[in-house]
Amino acid sequence: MTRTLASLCAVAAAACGSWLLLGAPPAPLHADQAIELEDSDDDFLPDAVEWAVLTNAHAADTDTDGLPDFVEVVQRGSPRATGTTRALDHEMRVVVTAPPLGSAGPAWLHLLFRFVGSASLLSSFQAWLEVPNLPGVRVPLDLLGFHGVDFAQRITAADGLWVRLSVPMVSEPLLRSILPCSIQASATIGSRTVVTGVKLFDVQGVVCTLAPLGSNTNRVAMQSIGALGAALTPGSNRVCMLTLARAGSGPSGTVYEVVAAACEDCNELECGAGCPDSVGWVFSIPGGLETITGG
Ligand SMILES: [Ca+2]
Ligand SMILES: [Ca+2]
Repeated sequence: MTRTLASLCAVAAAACGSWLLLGAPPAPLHADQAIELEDSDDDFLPDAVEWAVLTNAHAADTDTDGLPDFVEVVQRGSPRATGTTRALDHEMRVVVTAPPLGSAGPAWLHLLFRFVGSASLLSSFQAWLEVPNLPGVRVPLDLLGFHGVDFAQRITAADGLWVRLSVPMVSEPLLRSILPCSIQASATIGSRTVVTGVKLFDVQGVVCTLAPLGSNTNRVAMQSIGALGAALTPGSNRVCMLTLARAGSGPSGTVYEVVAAACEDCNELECGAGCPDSVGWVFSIPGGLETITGG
């Protein structure tokens, strides 16, 4: 039996509970959804997602290595630099985005899937929120309880079936009020179980996340989830490379310390002057760094 996107939706609905922590109705959309999900280079990644994962929104293959941005992003690889090519397999990644600085509208949660075969291979799915103040507690996310969920799919010749589920959540200020937090998702696709997550921080009033960048899985880029625009610092979006060292583990996840932080050449991107101040920063990641980098 072939499982359609509608039944994929039903799997998600059955597996998820409710947005217990926030308990608020969905924030109304203030901008046209088509604009918020605009995909300028038609590579299946909305421009807003490309900002958060550090790919070029005007090139479908940012590092020109022949591997499409979507594949490298869903594999949690290194789309800006030639890296190790991972085997063709089922994949999933969660990405959170926000409107550009100064713009109204909700933060979006995007679930990206790559199926080697059909979506009917998805046998279980769950998404949840974790906050350090409630260590080990998984607050279920009812993704389909939000209005305006957007589905897209693309069948490719060599890279499997691509599926994107984008969910408009709460406003960016409300999201910022509960930080730090992690949004995690787990899925069983065929015989493979994939766990993926996003760690979100409030860095001087800007919601930031950690994005894999390069082949070293202990190094991640600290990136804002919404475009900062030219008004703040022309040409800069504060890309900053952090080197993490495992410092222990606890009920809130694996604990990491930033042992080095430096600005690096990142093509058209630049780095904020405060980057080195991140050294000594300690935080936890539920499920460990591999939920972000793919291991
Ligand atoms: Ca795109
Ligand atoms: Ca590429």
